[in-house]
Amino acid sequence: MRNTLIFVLSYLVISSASAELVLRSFETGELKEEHWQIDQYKGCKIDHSTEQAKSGKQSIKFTAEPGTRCEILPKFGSPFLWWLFHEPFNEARWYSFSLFLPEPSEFSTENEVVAQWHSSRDRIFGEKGGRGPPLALRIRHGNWRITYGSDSDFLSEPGAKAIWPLWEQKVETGVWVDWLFKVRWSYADDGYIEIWKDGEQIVKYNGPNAYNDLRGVYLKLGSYHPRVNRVIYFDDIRLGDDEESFESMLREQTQQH
Ligand SMILES: [Ca+2]
Ligand SMILES: [Ca+2]
Repeated sequence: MRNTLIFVLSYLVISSASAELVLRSFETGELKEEHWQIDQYKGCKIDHSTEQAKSGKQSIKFTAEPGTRCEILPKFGSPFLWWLFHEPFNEARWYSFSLFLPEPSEFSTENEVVAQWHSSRDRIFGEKGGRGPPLALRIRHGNWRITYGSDSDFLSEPGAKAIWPLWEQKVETGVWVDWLFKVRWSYADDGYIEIWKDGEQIVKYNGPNAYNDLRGVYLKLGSYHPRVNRVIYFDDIRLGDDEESFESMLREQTQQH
């Protein structure tokens, strides 16, 4: 019965989806409730800003104090179906965004997160949290650091799972950095992660990259648990399904949103 329900609802999601699921470039000056969920704790400011812009005249600026949570989650399609599934398993998904760290920026030897695909643990079966995001772009000790994790157990044993490094390189400040991710979420061997930074491929990984959960991951962008006072700008956030391609994800924007 559950499989039939999932099949029918999956069909509804797929049949109603277009290739480009999200394209947000922050030119309208407001974070509309139908487009964004805000995850904001004390010590976090999220503002449109004309100080930096990858496209148009504005970007979104996160100003986060140490230890806070300061993130936005893109919403799209039917709110109910999005809540029910989050990102799908076992099909190609594209994500891109540009981010800018001011010059100078402070760094710490400890880890913080600027983009994460958060998992959806099976709370109704008592599954514990603390596994960590199955894919994350982090900053640590002045380096970009990308990590992943997976677990095929339906009820994960408590403890961190997202511990595997994929790539690491010194951060750039004072410039926009373009990130592009292609992911097939799977806790089995048929998963993959491909990542391009400024158009150059930096990661090509084949293997498990997800947890065995009823619902998939969801993207969170901004600043999660910075260790110093963090200022970071994002622009041109884009999500696409398996009809997108490397070229289509990088094409110039023709509209301002
Ligand atoms: Ca913009
Ligand atoms: Ca689970």
